[in-house]
Amino acid sequence: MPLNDLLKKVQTSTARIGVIGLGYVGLPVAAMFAEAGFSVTGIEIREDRVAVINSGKSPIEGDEPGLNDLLARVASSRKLHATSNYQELQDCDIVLIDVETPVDEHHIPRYQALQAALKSLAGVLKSGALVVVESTIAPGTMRGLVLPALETGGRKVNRDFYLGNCPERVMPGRLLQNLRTLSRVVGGGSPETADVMKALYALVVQADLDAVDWVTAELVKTVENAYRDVQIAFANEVALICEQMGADIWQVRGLVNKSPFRNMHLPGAGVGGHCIPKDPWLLAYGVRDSGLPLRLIPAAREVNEWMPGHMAELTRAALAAVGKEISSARVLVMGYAYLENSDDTRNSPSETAIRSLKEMGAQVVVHDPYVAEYNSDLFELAAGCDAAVVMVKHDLYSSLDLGKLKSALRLPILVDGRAVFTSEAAEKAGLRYSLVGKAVSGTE
Ligand code: SAJ
Repeated sequence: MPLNDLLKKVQTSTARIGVIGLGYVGLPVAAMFAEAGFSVTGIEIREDRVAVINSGKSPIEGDEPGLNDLLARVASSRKLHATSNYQELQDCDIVLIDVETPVDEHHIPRYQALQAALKSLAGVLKSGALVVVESTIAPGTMRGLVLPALETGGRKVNRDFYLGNCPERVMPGRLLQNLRTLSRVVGGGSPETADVMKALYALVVQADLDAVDWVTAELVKTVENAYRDVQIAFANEVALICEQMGADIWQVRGLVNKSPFRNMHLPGAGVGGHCIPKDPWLLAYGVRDSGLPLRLIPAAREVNEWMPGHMAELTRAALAAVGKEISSARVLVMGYAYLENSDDTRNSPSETAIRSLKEMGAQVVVHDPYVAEYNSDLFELAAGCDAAVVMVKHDLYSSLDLGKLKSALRLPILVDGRAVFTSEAAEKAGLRYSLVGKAVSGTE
């Protein structure tokens, strides 16, 4: 099908759309295009999720404003249909790919999910269809991996199919809001392809859609998150300096940001999630064979990966200050998700902090109101614990009765990795309070 025929189908919402991967990105994307009037087929390999989605519910646990209602609407109107069967993509004029693209412990991208999706898609791809990779990928992946995977059986891009890269900018807790209101780069395999992509996304995105080539789209996405990672690492390194200097990073940061053109990010217990810890390594992977020595981006990762272990060290020191060996202590870790008010635990800093605490010999119990495995009663968990370590700024913790926590704990020690509390409130409740980036109170 020539591109202008495809354009007409987009403009009349008669194009059939396929979305491969119904996770944090694919599910809201599929629902939004269904809401825009398209018939959408969602491919999801997890059968249990297929059933939940077809019943009009969301398998995503955390607070996602509007998503449940939207899914109920598009499922009942049958505009969105989930399946595990790739054959159901054979009539699709447009296929969006939203599968995970993690990096392994050696910081190498693991493209198995992407390669499997491309292989299955190549077997059913309709002639003249547009394929758009929305997953975050290393610069050069479109040309080096995606294109060859689809140019099989004599098929040629810009003749037999069209190919684009349009990275998403979602964030758990704001999936729909971000998809609708944040600008996007539209990486087309040709300017004409970018034009059709812009017409498609303009139906669901109320923000700039900037047509670029593939490598620019790949760079914008990975660079914007590497930028954030470096900014957070700077805040974390200054936090460590403040601890050594007996200063308070939270005061220093506030005053630094009074200076024009400063925007010091938040120091904390670490950097988790599906984007920030991974995308700097995807960016670096793009230039792996160039001989260009990257120093700042890897160093920022090292600083941020240091912080969860530092939380364990702050806990050890706080216990030692009252004569308690961490090797015989029982510690409550508050917060397992990587982000406040979310159930998303991917690359959670808490996992690293818990491992460090256990390596020090501590017994560890975990609480998280959003994570099913850990959402038992906080105060019951706190009973018999010698310290509580806050790793995530869940709203529930911000409104916590500290006096009740102090009464539940065996030793009154609170270590705060996200400035959820203040030393005044903690000490008023009778707790010895340690805050990341600030010298331990009661010892200066
Ligand atoms: N974090 C800090 N200090 C900060 C900000 C974040 O320690 O100043 C930590 C968080 O606690 C979390 C991790 O970093 O563990 C990531 O936090 P995030 O706010 O960056 O949340 P993400 O991972 O969902 O980031 C996404 C990204 N968006 C996309 O990839 C599309 C990121 O680029 C956005 O800036 C962020 O959402 C957002 O603010 O929307």
